[in-house]
Amino acid sequence: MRCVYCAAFIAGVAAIGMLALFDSGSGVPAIAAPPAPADPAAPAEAPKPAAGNADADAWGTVKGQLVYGGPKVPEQKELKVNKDEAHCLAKGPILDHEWIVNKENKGVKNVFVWLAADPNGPVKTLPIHPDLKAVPNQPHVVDQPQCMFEPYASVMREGQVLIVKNTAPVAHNANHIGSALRNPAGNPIVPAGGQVQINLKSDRFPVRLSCNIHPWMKGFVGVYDHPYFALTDANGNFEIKLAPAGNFRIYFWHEGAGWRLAQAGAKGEPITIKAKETTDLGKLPIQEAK
Ligand SMILES: [Cu+2]
Repeated sequence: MRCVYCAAFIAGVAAIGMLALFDSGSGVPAIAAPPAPADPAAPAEAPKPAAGNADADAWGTVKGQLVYGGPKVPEQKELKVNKDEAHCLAKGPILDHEWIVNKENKGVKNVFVWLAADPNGPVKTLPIHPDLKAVPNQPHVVDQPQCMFEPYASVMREGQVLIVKNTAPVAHNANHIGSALRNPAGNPIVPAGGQVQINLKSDRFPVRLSCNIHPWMKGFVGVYDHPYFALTDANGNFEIKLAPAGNFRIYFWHEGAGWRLAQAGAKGEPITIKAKETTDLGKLPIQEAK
């Protein structure tokens, strides 16, 4: 039997093969593309595409500032410390880290930010820039120096090892729990001066850390199976570089707020990332979950 579909299929494969030689954005053969003109407005530290990256037009930067949107900026209160006080309080009271809001600019620290593919869009997985494909070799380290996890909140890539160490003279736990299927609970003891190694998988919510010996201790580790994540700094700012241009989703999650925009933010907020530019989302209000 004559196979008309086979002929069409072979022609299609050949066409796709030809397309692969071209830059997807411009249709210009990648090997013949002239170098992009320098953008005088671009900051000096803007990442340069890797040499030989045929798809240099397809990446951009995303930035923004999470600002407190409630009526009254919360203050960090002192936590009740009733164990190992001589060590735990030696450098002063321990403060609640749930809401750390900059009084000057209302910037909210420790908002987890990450990109994801749009489930309704044509691209089902996030394209990853060649320079960011490799998982960093170094472990991700969280310490417990003064009866708090330090850093309190942090982010890492799946494939990195989490080391929870204890540079204090008292014992702690590294109690950790994520979703049941991805990061089931574990609770190793971390003796004074010791450390434990924990393998975490990417998870929808940050993995929670706690210490059963000191019940006020808690912390968060966000784990991602791609490189496009960030944590807001003391001014509420975040920046994600070399992100794929196009229509994607951006998630904002905070311990005290849950999703920014509540349920409307639970599936991510739509974002169009511009190629070779910085997509600045500006000020993004966030406040306590209602
Ligand atoms: Cu402890």
